[in-house]
Amino acid sequence: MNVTQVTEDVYRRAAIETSGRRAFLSRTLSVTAGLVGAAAAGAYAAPAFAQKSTLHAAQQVTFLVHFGNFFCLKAQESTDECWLKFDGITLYRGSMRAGPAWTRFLQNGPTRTQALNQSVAIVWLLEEDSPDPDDRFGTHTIRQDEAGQGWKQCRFTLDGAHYGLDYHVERAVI
Ligand SMILES: [Ca+2]
Ligand SMILES: [Ca+2]
Repeated sequence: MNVTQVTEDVYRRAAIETSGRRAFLSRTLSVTAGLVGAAAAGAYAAPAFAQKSTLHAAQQVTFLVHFGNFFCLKAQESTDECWLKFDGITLYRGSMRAGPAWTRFLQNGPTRTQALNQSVAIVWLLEEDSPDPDDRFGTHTIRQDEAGQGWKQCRFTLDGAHYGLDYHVERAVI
């Protein structure tokens, strides 16, 4: 191999390397452009590792309130027309009198469990009167941070009445 051949060989190798880099750069730009295009079109498919973390992130923590017994120790009238609400949702609306025979087992009904989507929500008890304004037997604040504390009991004791309601808050991962 003479000097000319060596020089030509060096140039040829350099040309091959340059060509390879261009091809690599071209492929990279093409892939990048494809991803950008796909992302812009809303069709970007996340890599496997990202999908895994997305699945993990998709697990949501939710809070549920389970309502148990609603009971009356002292009615205001001979028969109260009760309206028990939680976060604007009716848990029970109907007659109540004092004594265990009148205990309502809300856990057996369709409204036994309600979502607690904010840090706190109010449960309140009205007693309907007509034409007079309804009586308000009281309110109770149920909090997300009560989760895991087991069954609790709130009481409604205004306007001469005495009612109780069992509930517990659950923190659930879905
Ligand atoms: Ca009344
Ligand atoms: Ca009434």
